Amino acid sequence: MKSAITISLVEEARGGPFVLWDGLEKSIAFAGELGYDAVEIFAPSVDAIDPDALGKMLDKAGLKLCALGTGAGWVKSRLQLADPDAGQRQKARDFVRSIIDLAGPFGASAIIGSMQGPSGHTDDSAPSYLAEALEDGGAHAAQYNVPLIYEPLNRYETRQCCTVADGVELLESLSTDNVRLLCDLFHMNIEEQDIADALRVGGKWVGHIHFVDSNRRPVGLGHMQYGRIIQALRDINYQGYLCAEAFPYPDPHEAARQTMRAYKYWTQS
Ligand SMILES: [Mn+2]
Repeated sequence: MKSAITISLVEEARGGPFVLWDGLEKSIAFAGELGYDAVEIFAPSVDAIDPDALGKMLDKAGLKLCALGTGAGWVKSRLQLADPDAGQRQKARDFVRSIIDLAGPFGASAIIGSMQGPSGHTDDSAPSYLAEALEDGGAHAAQYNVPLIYEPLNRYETRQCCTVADGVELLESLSTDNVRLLCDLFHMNIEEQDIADALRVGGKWVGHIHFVDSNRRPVGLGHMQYGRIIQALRDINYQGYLCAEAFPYPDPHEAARQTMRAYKYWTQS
């Protein structure tokens, strides 16, 4: 398993669960100093990132890009993939495609989280709209040999999939096999009966992990039981990233250091 950390470039998301906020150059350099393998970036749009400049920063720090979030489509523009309005749905899909096109050449995936639609969504067609969007994005990502990543969220953030089992059922219903699950330990702590068992249910579909504690603070600052979780990930032969998506508590730099200490403790013991 490899380590990664989140960087947010979205001012509107201040207060959200992203660790580093110092801009790309400083954040990437700092993550490299701490020994992370990769970064996951939450960007307002593709226009906010110059791919050549990003590539140089990553090379200099010895890092990879593991994923790009799409949530700014919702946070900034109120776009969602299950919008009842067909025009809005198309705009949401186009936004996701643009993120896939930026991430793909880096060998990185786009993540569908809050773009799936919020908690208040009541349209009966919402699940089928989401499925159509995952078909579209999964097929689009395939040209880069990367999967699209879909994240079940807790009940306060979506009425789509809240558990890993729901996510597996959704992915297995698609005609594309190029979508994988993001298992976020914070959401799972709210929704799952047993987090380790749920990861085993996820099995081959588990494509990314948000590595965070029960209270959304960095790993080690809550009451999550990581021993069984790490064992479950080893049992399903998970080879992907444990990516710190947590509140920058007590501050971004200490949160990054704390997660790296915890990552080493749990993966090298
Ligand atoms: Mn997450």
